[in-house]
Amino acid sequence: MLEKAAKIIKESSSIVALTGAGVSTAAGIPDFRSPESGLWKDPSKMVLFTAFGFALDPKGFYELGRQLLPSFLKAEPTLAHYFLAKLEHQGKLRCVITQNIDGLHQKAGSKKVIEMHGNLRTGRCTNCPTEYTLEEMADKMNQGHELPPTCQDCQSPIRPNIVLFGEDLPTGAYEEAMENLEDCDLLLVMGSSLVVYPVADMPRVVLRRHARLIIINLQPTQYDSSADVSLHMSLEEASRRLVEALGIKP
Ligand code: CNA
Repeated sequence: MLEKAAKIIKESSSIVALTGAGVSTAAGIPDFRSPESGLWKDPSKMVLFTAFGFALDPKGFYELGRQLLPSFLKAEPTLAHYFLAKLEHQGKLRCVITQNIDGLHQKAGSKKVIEMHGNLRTGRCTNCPTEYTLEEMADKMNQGHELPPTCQDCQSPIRPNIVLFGEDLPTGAYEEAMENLEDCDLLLVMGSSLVVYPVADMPRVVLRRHARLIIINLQPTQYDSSADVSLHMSLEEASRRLVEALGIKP
């Protein structure tokens, strides 16, 4: 099956990658839904990632954020991130659509990255127009500081520029993703459970057009039976073998 995936990638010239938290677990950042290591094995954490949960309990959100922040700050791209950056560099991949907020695609060298759920690089006050960098937010989250971190101008809680469940996507992100999906010849899904909408509908767009679909994910997804290839294996192994099969130089 991996050989078939390599063949399809070789034959494609306008690839879109759709990535989720699974591309970054090997970098030390936990995902949501992996059964053993996912953050949601503790269901009480789910609500903290909703707009309602944040508004109700910003301190709880940041208590978890304080635990997770070091893994985001020290994470380095994985082979899967580098693999996609190389495909773009070769002119085969037109963009990465990502649900991730960790910035690792850009760190690996990907230029065209559509961030569907925002990113951690910046934040903003929940009340006034003041904006913050990740470094400023991290300083305010250090041990000894009271949580939630608050705005220097109006003392309201500040928040990262990520999309919480129940919030709108960043302006233009959906339209830009759809334009690329309408034109691609292959959608390569990596490390996503494909359950968060509207992203979870994107494979359907490609299947409707009879473009090809490859899914690489440890757990099954709702699209496995419709995909040209569906590989239930780790992205580290799949990326290593695809790099080899495609003759991609480091
Ligand atoms: P998810 O629902 O947690 O699914 C991740 C999927 O990846 C699971 O089905 C796993 O089986 C699979 N997986 C985990 N590790 C590997 C691996 N090494 N190789 C292959 N497959 C693996 O995450 P989704 O991205 O689908 O859901 C969307 C959420 C998760 C978005 O809102 C993100 O913002 C959010 N998220 C992002 C990050 C990040 O930026 N790194 C981390 C945690 C959550």
